[in-house]
Formats: sequence, C-alpha cells, structure tokens
Amino acid sequence: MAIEKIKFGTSGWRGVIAADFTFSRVRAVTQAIADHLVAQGLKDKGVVIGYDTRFLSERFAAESVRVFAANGIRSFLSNRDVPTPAVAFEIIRRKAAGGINFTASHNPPEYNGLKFSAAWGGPALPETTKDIEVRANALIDKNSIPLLSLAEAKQKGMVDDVDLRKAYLDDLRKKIDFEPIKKAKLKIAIDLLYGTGRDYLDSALRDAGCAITIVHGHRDPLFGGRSPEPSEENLAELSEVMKKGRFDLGLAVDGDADRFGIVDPDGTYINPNQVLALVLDYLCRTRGWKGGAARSIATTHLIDAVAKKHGIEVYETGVGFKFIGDLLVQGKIIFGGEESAGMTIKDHVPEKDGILACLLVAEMVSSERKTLKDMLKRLYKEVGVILNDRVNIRLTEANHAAVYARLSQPLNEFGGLRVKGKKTTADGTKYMLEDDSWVLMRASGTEPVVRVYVESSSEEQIKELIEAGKKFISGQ
Ligand code: VG1
Ligand code: CO
Repeated sequence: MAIEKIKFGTSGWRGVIAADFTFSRVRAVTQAIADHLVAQGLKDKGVVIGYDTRFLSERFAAESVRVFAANGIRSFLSNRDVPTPAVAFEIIRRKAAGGINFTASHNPPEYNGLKFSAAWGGPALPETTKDIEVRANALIDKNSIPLLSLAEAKQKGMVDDVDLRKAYLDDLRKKIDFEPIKKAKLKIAIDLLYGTGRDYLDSALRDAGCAITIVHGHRDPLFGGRSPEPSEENLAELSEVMKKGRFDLGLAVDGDADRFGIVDPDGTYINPNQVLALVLDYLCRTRGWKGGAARSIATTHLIDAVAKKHGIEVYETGVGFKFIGDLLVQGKIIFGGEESAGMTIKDHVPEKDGILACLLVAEMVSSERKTLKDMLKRLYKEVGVILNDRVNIRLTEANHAAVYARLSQPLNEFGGLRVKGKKTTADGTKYMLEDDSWVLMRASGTEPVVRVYVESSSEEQIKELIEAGKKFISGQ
C-alpha cells in the first residue's frame, strides 16, 4: 500500500505502526502543531503530553517532547499512560496551549495515533486539524525538523514530568454523587481492556467502598489479540465472569478510557445508546440543570424522546466528539453523547469520558436500586420503544471504490420501508423511513470500515434493516 498523506480523521491522526505511523512522521506532525501554536500566539503556555498502553506509545510521546523543546515549547509529560479525558482535564487545569495523547483509542493493536486537543480541552475542530495537516504534509521527509535530546530538553527546563491522575480524580469526586454508591456497597466487575483506565476507574470505585474484580488490568500492547473497544463481542469475557459470580454491575472503558461499556448483573451487555438515554433521564431528574442535550447524527433518537419528556432542546451534530465538546464550551448543553459510547456532562471536560460515564452509571444504579434492564423497561413505558443496531463492514482495496460509489447512490426505499425524508451531511445521508425508523451508512474516519446504523421500534424491523444494509454495501 502506498504511504498516504497525513490526514486527521474523526478523532486525531491514526496509522499502522511502522508503515504510516513512524517516528519521522510524528516529528513532522509535532513540528506542524508547534508552528500552529506559534501562529496562534500560544507558544509560552506549554503542552500536555500523554500516551496510552500501545506499542511504542511512550517513545512516540518522548519524540514529540524533543521537537517541542527544540521549538522552545515546554511539555508537561505524563509520568504514565493516561486516559484522553485526563489529558483534557490537565490542559484546562494548567491553562496550557493544548495537548497530545499518543493513542489509537479503540483501533486494532497494529495502529497507533495521536489526538490533538486544543486549549479549550476538546478535540481540535476541523479548521485546526486542517491547518496542522497542511503544515505537516509540507514537512514530511524534510530533514529540517529541529530536535533536542531528552536530556538537553530536561536541562533547559523544557520538560516537566507530571502526574495527571490525582487532580483529575479529585475533580470527579465533585461531579459524581458517591454517597449512594457508598451506601450500596456495590460488587463491580471491571474490564480495563489492557488500557489506560487502570487505577483510575477501579481506584475511584474502591475509594467509595465498592468490591472490585478486575479483568485485563495489565498492559498488553496486543490487547489479547482484539481491539480495545468495549463492544458486546469484546466484553464476552467480562460477561462470563459476571455470570459465574454475583455482581451488581459490570463496567469497561476503551484503550484511552474515553468510551464506556456497561453490563447488567446477569451478564447482559447494555447498548451504549440505551445507557445514554437512561443517564440523561437520570441527570434531568436529579441534577436540576437547565440546557440542551447533544447527540451525533448516528446516535439514538431515544435521547430526543427523553429530552422531550423533560422539555429540553436537542442538538444533532456530525460524528466526532469535537462537535459536542464545542457545544459544551458554548454553554448550550448539559449533556452530550455518541452511540459509540461517548459521554460528557455540564461543567466537565468537553471530551468524551468513559470513566465519568461508568461512575455516573454506578451512581444511577446505586440510587435507583434497579438493574439497567428494569430502568429501560420503565423508560420505554414512559417514552415509547426505540431500538437500534450498528454493523461494521470491512473496506478492502478490492471493494473500496465500489462501496464508495454505492454510498452516494440515493435511496427511495430501504429494507421494505419507504423513504420519507433525508438529511445529507458530511457523514453521508441519513434516511428517515416510515414508522420513524432511520438508516445512516457512512465510511468510518478511524478504521477501514463502513458503518451501517439503523433504528426502529421492533426487533424484527431492526434485523431487516441491518440485512438490507449489508446487502446494499456488498452490492447484492
Ligand atoms: C468513531 C465513532 C465516533 C467517535 C470516534 C472516536 O468514529 O463512530 O463516534 O467519536 O470513533 O472515538 P468513526 O469515524 O470511526 O465512526 V475514540 O474512542 O477512537 O476516540
Ligand atoms: Co477512545
């Protein structure tokens, strides 16, 4: 495969290690970010640098620090692998110019990546990443990128080793109501998926008196041969552990701990869309906040139903948490969620936070004293049944062009349902079908897959829509 240009996707720049994601390209992107920060007049504020548990992540981070140092930009370098939301928190706390987390998040083990967060703490918006891309591509293969050794950088005071954990966890204590959790004395099983959530999520809950059993709590850059994504398939082992023991709740976070995964006591995986709707409903009932709710175009309309119940406005954004983060800092929303298991709330970081989401669910389960399944039944009774599903279909060099051509074909009917409206966006066209069902098909901006998202009010209809999506993508 030809080496591609550096391109930021839905969240950061990602590539296969040694092919696309190399030390020299990391140097070019860092130099581009340094130039961008100089142009913004932010040079003197310093940058927060973190990394995940992937192969070479800490080495890529160190390389980046060397480039920043040579540009006279000081780095606050994390002293261990770190969740992306903790980097976001530290940027805001230190009033830094921005930050980088070296992570490919939920991608397979052969990938690494970097997420650049702006001074406001959220994932950089397209205008910023565009500027960085242009600068970086002009620098590739140039030997002119300045570099200091780490020792020189330290000696010049250009790098501080910092702990990001304490301040972040202290802050979460103000945002989560730990009282009901302490009273409930929960038994919780946590799957850390070999990632950065270790000693963050489990510590917060242990401190609240919960009995914790951990699965995959050590670093494995191969992630046990899977992707560190807290999907139903990847949480099968957590579910088995829960079936064998007696637990009140199962929790998980992805590789960089910005996504959540939730499992009911009987081992049933709860779909993230349903978790988002339940938490929004819970927050509206308990926090008394005023403001809207944001969801991406691919995220469930169950959120809209909950918002309607509480009389709050809904904002629909493109895919990618940067757009939700932007609405949060503008003060427009009290809650934002994405179907891929992203969530944040008012006064918190404008970035998805899997640790916060898991703690909110623990709080909700403790104070409601119900399983998530029972809470869902209650919610469906109140606002109506809205179900959803998503499949990912692999893109190969062979099917790539044909699939893209099909994605832009207009539809009049889908899965036997008439198209009654459509919305065309940068993420493809979302087709509104009869019965308030809908379908969205789009190419991922993080992995070589096409995603088909469907929503409807019955299981049968969901199955039909998913089948129709698979057929449509494969050209049958
Ligand atoms: C996916 C999700 C999107 C999420 C993004 C980053 O993007 O759909 O909701 O914000 O990953 O998540 P895409 O373009 O592949 O569908 V993470 O946990 O990798 O930062
Ligand atoms: Co992630």
